[in-house]
Amino acid sequence: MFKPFKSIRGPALCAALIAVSAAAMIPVSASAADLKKDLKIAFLPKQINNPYEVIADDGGLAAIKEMGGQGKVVGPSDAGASSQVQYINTLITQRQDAIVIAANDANAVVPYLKKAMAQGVKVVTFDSDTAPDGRQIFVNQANSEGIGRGQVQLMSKLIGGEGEFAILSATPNATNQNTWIKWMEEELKKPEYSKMKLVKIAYGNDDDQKSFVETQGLLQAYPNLKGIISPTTVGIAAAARYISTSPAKGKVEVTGLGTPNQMRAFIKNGTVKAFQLWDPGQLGYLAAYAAANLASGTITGKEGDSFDAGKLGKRTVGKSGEVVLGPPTTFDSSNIDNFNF
Ligand code: RAM
Repeated sequence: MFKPFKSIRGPALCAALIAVSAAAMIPVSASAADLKKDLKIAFLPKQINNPYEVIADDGGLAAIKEMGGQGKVVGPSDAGASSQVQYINTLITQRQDAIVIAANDANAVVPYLKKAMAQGVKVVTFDSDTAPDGRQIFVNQANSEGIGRGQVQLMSKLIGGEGEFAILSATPNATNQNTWIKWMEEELKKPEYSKMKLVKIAYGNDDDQKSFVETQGLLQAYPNLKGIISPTTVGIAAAARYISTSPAKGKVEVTGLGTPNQMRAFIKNGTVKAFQLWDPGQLGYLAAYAAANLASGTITGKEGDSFDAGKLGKRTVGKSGEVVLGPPTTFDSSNIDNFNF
């Protein structure tokens, strides 16, 4: 039977255990030279046919190549809550060193990601997080509160602080959009928005056609609608496309999060005045570096750990294992031609 600390080795063992756990608490600073070569890192986006995800994954693959690893991208064609489960299981069987996932649901994938981690596969979420116990690091595109509040501030500017507006989101489960919407609602509580009314949150499921039809539905249901915020690159492009050829053009403002390349035509033809995003390629790139560092054992993902992220420089893990890429950019007719993604 185990008799705690009765043997002569008890105190020594105890001191050793304290030393080990103290070492585990001390943040580390990793350099690129410490990374293992030939790491197998798999990207699992929300859906493989979403242009945003493609840019992000390509950024990740470029980073993996730079580090001398083997990268690949697998994933579903729809952003449904459990559509990623089968891919996670396969990646575990293939003994990948790390999985980098943009989760379609905060909880549905967690048991499978936990299984991966239990078998030594490192897990990084990026773009859309899981519950914290589903991963070691979350690489966030920008501060979530800032994104959410910023979207309402932009809409307020576009409609002169007054009128009905709707949100056209991605899927009802999307962790990233739901977090941003929560912050939008928080921002709306401020007195300066008392004349603005959020009339509906619609879901286009990050499906172009469904987002297009939802836009049409919003315009029909709310004849006084002044604006649509679509915090998804799929949604904003579909909403802008619908409005660009409808009588609502010039009456209903569309803003949200979009890629400059998908939105350029709508800025040029006046359908959209301004929208925001970050560089998705940099997001994937940073996530790959986080994954490679975890898989090399140079960091464990605790708060304060820092690592070298190639051309993005040194990055530090914050609270709850979060690493932030940087603030979003606002695109309009004055700067859109400076961006090509
Ligand atoms: C869509 C996806 C993605 C989100 C962007 C802004 O492409 O929903 O998760 O970050 O929009």
